Amino acid sequence: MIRDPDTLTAFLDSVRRFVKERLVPAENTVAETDEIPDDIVADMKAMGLFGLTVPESYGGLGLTMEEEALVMFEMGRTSPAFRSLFGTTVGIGSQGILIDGTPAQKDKYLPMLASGELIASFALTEPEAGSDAASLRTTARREGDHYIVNGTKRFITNAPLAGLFTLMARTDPSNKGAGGVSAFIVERGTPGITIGKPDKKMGQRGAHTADVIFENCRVPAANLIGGKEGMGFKTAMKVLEKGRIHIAAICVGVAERMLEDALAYAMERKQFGQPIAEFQLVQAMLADSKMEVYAARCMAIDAARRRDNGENVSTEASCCKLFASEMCGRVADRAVQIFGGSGYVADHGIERFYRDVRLFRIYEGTSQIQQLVIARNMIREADH
Ligand code: COS
Repeated sequence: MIRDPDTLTAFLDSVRRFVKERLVPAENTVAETDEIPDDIVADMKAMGLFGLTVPESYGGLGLTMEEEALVMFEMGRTSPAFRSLFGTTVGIGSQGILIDGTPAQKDKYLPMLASGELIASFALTEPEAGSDAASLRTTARREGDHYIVNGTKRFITNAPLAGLFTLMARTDPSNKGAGGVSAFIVERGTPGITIGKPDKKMGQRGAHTADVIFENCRVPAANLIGGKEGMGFKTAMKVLEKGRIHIAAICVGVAERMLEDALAYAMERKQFGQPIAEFQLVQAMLADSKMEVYAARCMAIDAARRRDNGENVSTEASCCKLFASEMCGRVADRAVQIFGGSGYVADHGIERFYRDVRLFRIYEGTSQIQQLVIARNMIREADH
């Protein structure tokens, strides 16, 4: 469902140039300082990257899922931390409002999200509720025209920067499952919110996660997403479904970058008197990687197109997240192998990618959760 091929091509060209000329040269600095430089953040805002998926009527670019996937293929060709900065706003941070929010909620928040003025985080995971998201314990108790929120959220991407949280909390304590959960928009300035110390992570330096602690935090009832209690888990699942296609597309981009670097190295590095790319065992690693990247690219585009067509893509979104993230891990591993000793030291950046991409198999639903979603859907459909 690409609406205007010329505009899209021009936009993709500008993203490609931005990645090559501004982001790739800054990769080492971001890894060393654990910060994305302010001028790069400003450029991202100016390019409209924070508003990729917000409709044009709210100041965004209003991209379709297919168009978004094409942008993510380009954005993936550098350190994933850059994507993380605007990706949580574009994806899981804002989609709850976009998919299930009331018109007043959309009017109030989407323009600020689209411009990058507000960074959005998705607050679902808790110390005791990860894969079993429906068991979350954070509570939101109604008191007059407010909800009083108490609880701790964990590993919340961009929490230190967030101006807004899409928060999942239990409004019905008698319902311990999915039906007792509601989604809220919580502004950063609301009293009763504490952000923990940024987590020390394996990779993705420059992208920060932290605990978010709510203590008697008073959230206006007007910020209950969709204005109806008990719908929050479904909102979270819809948001994650879309997010999984987005992550699959990023995995494709990063894998393409790693493969390109590994190929360049294999063609230049000589052993036994010739470039190692001439050796069939190295060629096998290159070819297997190419094949898998191509398959993941086709899957992400197909799932995106189906979603744009209004199909239920629960299965396809999980299939492409599962395949693309696992594929990305395999490509990272082969790339390190092709680089050999140089792949294990930090100079070439490939060991950094190897650590960075490990997260793709974990967040927005682990590989095992994707397997579970796929198999459950298969069984459900066969039952009908
Ligand atoms: N779209 C809309 N609704 C959905 C949905 C989707 N993609 N997936 C599930 N739902 C609905 C179900 O239809 C069900 O509604 P009803 O009660 O009306 O039938 C409700 O949500 C509960 O679904 P289900 O019974 O499948 O919930 P479970 O507790 O069994 O959990 C899994 C399902 C495990 C798939 C879910 O908890 C999950 O995705 N976990 C991983 C969470 C995750 O990705 N965390 C990452 C953190 S964010 S970086």
